Amino acid sequence: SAFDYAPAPESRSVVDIAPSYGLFIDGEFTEAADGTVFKTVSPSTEEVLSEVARAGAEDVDRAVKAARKAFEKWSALPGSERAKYLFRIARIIQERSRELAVLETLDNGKPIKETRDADLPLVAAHFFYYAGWADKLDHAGFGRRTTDGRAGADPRPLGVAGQIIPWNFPLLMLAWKIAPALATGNTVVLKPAETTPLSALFFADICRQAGLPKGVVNILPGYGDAGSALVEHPDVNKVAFTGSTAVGKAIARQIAGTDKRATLELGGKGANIVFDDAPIDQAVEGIVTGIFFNQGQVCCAGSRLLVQESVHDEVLHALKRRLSTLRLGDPLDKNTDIGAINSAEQLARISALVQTGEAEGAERWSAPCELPSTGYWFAPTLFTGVTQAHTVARDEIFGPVLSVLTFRTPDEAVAKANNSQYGLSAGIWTEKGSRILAVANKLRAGVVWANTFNKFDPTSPFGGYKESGYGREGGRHGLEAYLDV
Ligand code: TXE
Repeated sequence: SAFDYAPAPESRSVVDIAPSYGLFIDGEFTEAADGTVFKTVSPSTEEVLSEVARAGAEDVDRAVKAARKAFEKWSALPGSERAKYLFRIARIIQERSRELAVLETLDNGKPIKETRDADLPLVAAHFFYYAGWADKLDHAGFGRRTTDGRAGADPRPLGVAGQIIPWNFPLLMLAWKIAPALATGNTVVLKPAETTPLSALFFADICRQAGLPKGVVNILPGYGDAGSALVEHPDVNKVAFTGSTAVGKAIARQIAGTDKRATLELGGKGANIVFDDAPIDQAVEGIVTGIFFNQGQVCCAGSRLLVQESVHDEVLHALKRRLSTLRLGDPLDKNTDIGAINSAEQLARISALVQTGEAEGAERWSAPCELPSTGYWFAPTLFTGVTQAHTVARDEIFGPVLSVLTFRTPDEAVAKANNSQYGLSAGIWTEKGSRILAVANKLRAGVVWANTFNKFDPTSPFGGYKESGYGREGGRHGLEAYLDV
């Protein structure tokens, strides 16, 4: 690509990281009520990046009260006014995208190539896209009146949205949550994940820079207890969660018996289906993107490769050769393909599942690469000889580990792809358009890609079937989750 000539590491000095950060409540940075703080570390160096205030139940209450107060005026603004703020936020994100990309890479461990070329452009795109919707909600089927004005539909915001996000795409998940909520006139209390609070706090500063009215966005760094208090708060009207299936189920139980709405975007075990007529080189690139993008810490990762038996050996040969060329190391190096795993806990989860795979008799192959001695690292890994009974074919590993299964017929491919507790994503590789349609129609997955993988844009709805959760984010459907009509 055009960037291949630039081998120098991105300079970390482009972003100013303060030694400590507060919670962002009612437009101000403030200490936690009980004064608790936690450290956020860089997963590639284990260096402490900053000390961050840790929200507790009392802080959740303060933030929800601020959001409730702000809701009255924010929801009453004409959509065109709300749009102006969102456009302003989108432009500031673009202007500050280099700082944000470096910050995200430091706090998360993902390669700068990805934060720069995928995360940040998508974050800005989401704000632009939903800014464009803010003044059109009375039209486009959301609201409509008969010509005499006596009957019709009014789209109304729900109120205060409690939003809880994970660490794999910290800023992008924030954009998926905040942009549609604000466009529809809701106000927000958002809790970033405990390992990646920094880009959300940086975003709080962007809200101030954009002149966003106080209390419309509140950011509460903290742990699961703060998330749980947010879900529990009686004045929260809607919960939007992205994270593990276990916590998603706990949240669903917690809100049962209340009038709260929820969207839950949970785990996945995406099938990437390669037919024998697929262009193999292109498919191999798609398999690599599907599972090694963001070190495989992607809910819609193509973590199960279903390859047609007749091309199994050819695909595996090409795949291993390609994986041997991936560069693992300093995430700030512009040539790095594989960065660090986000935390010691996640690394331990990945290692445990890989050990289970070996113990159950699947054959492991790891790309030959040297792992740095500090930080959290895992080499790109394949399991072959995998059957449906293997744990590595069923459980979400959420790391750079691909399980390879085979099939003979399209029906068998569909049956195997659907044989999962999850239903978030799938990919199909074939030259035949008719086969793409036939197979896609039978897949129980919220997203199906054809001859590509892990492609995102703000206009497309995203979400799961089965234990991958419910509700859709993105596109017009993403607005519905924040509206009563
Ligand atoms: O998730 P958690 P973890 C999967 C992936 C990974 C596993 C564990 O398989 O290996 O989950 O990751 C907050 N009430 N995914 O432990 O705990 C928490 O603070 C309310 C898939 O990091 O679900 C964080 O902000 N909130 C996934 C967020 O929930 C609670 C992305 C996610 O953390 C809470 C991440 C509680 N009781 C992990 N407990 C995806 N769908 O992309 C924790 N949290």
